[in-house]
Amino acid sequence: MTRKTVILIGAPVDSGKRRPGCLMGPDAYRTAGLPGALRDLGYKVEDMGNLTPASHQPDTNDGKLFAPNETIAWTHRLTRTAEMAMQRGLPIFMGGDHSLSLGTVAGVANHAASVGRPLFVLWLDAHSDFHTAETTDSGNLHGTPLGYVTGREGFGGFPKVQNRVPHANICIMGLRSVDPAERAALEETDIRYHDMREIDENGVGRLVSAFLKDVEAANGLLHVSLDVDFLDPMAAPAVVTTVPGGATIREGHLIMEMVSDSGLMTSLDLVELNPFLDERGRTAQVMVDLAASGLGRRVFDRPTRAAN
Ligand code: B3U
Ligand code: MN
Ligand code: MN
Repeated sequence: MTRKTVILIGAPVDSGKRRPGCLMGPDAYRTAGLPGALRDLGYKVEDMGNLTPASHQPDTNDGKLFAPNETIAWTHRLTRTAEMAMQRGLPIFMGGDHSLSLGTVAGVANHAASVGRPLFVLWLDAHSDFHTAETTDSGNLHGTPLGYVTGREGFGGFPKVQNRVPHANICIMGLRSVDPAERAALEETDIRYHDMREIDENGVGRLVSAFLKDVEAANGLLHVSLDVDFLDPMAAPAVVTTVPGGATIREGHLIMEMVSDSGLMTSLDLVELNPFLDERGRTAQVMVDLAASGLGRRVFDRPTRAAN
C-alpha cells in the first residue's frame, strides 16, 4: 500500500504557560521512536526539524498575559508552516504546549478553504481551551486556541483569523476542567463537547463515531488535537496541568483507531508533553503509540519493546 507522506514538524512552543519544559517535547517524540513507528506503517516520513518563532519584541511579562509576543510570533510561524505542509502531506505538529494550535489550526483552516472543503476539529483535552486573551484568568495562552480559531473577539495583536472553524465542526472530548467564563461562552455555541461523565455513560466509541460520520458526510478534512491531559495522569504523568479522572489508555487508542479506520485525519497536534516531568519516557511513549494508532497501527501489531 502506498501511503501519504507524513511531515513531522517540531514546534517547541513553551510560551503558553509559565512552567517551562514543553520545548523538549519534539525531541522526546523522536527519542520515543515516532519517525520509525510511522515508517514501519509504510509512510514516507519527512522531519522538518524544530521551528523557531517569527522575530518578535521580547516579552516583559508585566501585564496579565504571559509571553504574548512570543506566542503571537509562533502563531505567525505555525500558520504559514501548516498551510505549506498541508499541500505536501499529513503534518504532525510535535509540541510544545497547546498555544501552538492557534497557528496550526488557523493554517490548516486556510488550507481547507483553499481546496474548498470544510475543516472539522477533534479536540481531546481535559480543558476546553475556549478562553480569549481577555477572558483568561491565568493569563496562559494555552487556554485560548479554540477561542481563537473560532474567531472570538479579544485577540488584539494576534493575526486576524482568515478562515474561522465553524462551531458545529468541533468536537471536544474528555472535559473535566472548564472555567466559568469558558463554559458560559461554550454554551452559547453549538460546539459538541463530551465531558468524562458522558464518556463513562456512553463509551468513547459511540461519541466518536457520530462525529466521524458527520465529517465524512461533509467530505471534510479532520484535524485532531491531542492534549496529554486528555489521558488520566496515572497513564500520562508528564504534563503540568494534570486533572484526575481522565481517559484510559484504551479509550485513547479506541478513538485513534476509529479515526484511522475512517481515513479522514489530515493533520495532528501532539501537545502539552513536558518531558521534564516524565517517568522514564513513558508519557512520550504513550503519545507516540496513540499517534501510530491514528495512522493505522492495530492492537495486534504493536511491537514488543526491547528493554535496552
Ligand atoms: N482553563 C485554565 C486551565 C488550562 C487550560 N488549558 C490548560 N490548562 N492546559 C486556563 O489557564 O485557561
Ligand atoms: Mn489543551
Ligand atoms: Mn488540557
